[in-house]
Amino acid sequence: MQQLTNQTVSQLADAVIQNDYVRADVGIGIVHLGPGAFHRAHQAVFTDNALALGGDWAICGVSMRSRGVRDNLAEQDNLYTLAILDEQPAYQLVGAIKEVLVLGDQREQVMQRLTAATTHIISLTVTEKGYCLNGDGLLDNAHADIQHDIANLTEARSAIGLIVAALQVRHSHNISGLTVISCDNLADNGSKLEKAVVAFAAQIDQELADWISHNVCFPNTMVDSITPATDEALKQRVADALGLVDNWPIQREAFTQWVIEDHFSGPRPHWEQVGVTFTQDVSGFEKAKLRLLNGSHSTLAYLGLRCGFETVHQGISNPALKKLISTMLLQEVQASFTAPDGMNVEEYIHAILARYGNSHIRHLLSQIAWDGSQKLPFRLLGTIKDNLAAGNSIKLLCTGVAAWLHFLVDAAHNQKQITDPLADMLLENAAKCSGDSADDVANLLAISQVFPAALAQDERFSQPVTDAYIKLAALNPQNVESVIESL
Ligand code: CS2
Repeated sequence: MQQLTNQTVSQLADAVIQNDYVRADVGIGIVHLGPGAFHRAHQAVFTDNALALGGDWAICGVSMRSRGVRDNLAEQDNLYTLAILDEQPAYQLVGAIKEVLVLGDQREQVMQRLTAATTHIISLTVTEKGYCLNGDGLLDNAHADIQHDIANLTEARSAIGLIVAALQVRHSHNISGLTVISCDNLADNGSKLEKAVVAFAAQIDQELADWISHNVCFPNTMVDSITPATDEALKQRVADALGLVDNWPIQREAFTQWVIEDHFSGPRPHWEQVGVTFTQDVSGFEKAKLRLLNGSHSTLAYLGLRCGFETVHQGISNPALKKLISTMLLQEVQASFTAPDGMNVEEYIHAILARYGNSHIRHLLSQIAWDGSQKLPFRLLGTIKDNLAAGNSIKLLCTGVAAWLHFLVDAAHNQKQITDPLADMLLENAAKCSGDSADDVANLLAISQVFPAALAQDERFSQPVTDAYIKLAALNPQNVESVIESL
């Protein structure tokens, strides 16, 4: 079978969706940092759809370190397939990404793209840890990458440092400002990014920091679409559907949502005509999505792994687990925030549960379990803090926290690796756990990089976490239902 390339596109099976634009004629207008699966399944697809409406809005993807995306896509002219796996599977050819660069290998080209007058947007999916923030959501000046970049800006290796390096050149060469769009699952992602970039720039040159404040917009966004990692089964499925080999397709559910604060410095693609929502205030949507979807996703991941399940579908198909998740959402999470205008929270919750039940995608719980130290504060701890302040229940929210602690202890005691920027420290602490649940929980809640001291020392929090931890310690394949029901 031949490979998907510019030359072979004409042979694609008729059923494959293709947007109508001349790819060779479209210039690059967006530089995206972190062109991983989520970007390629989400923003790049909205942009591909918008390209059919005109404009030089092709994307240059920049990987900070890894060469995987560039090397896999190089052989196929950066074309790839989106498999939409739901009741009605569909396949779409995506050509919006015209170039992929790796910062470590191609710094000069990356800087040329970032500083080109024709580049109007820098967007990012670099995950929570890529922002180098401290527990207060501000730039972490003690972070090794930030210290390195402040001392060696021309060799910047963090996203924040790279953006400041590019903005410095734009400013000094009188090139226009632009819009920097965070597409990661952080509350107030744009505002946090802006503060971090300006705080970094101020340490280099206060005038540059002021110029950024006046010439660069950082809209807040909410992004949503469940995107499991690419596996061999997907490659096979896509080859069967296309009649061509695609080395690096991606998959997602049919549901996709992007809400962007209408706060731009310069032009943008015709996103509003292809389903992107522009609004004055994203924070309500963002909070709702982070707390309802991501909060329950992480809870399901750690509890589900503890029960011995592998995928989201398996986890949510267990009646006891589904009941716990839905009660947590309807009773505890819903109480923690004010719904944005136009959002029916109960419908939103039922839609999320239905999405988890999608049997056409295989979404590994272990993928969601990555980077717990970075995710828990945004997904569960803020909700817990707000509920405590308002006198609302946090019992079920604490089960996810307790299951994460078991996840760490299990990894430490069985010499398993975990993916987390704080992995060494977390596992070192978890290895000290001796089996006395109360002591073990106290020892782990003392990890101040994750749990603010005031919360860790609050018995209204530590007690239910300990209770859940004790019950989960007794869980085995024979008693899953009864232990989960007892939580
Ligand atoms: C997931 C998210 O991996 C994870 O942590 O919770 O990637 C989730 O699938 C997306 O945010 C859905 O929009």
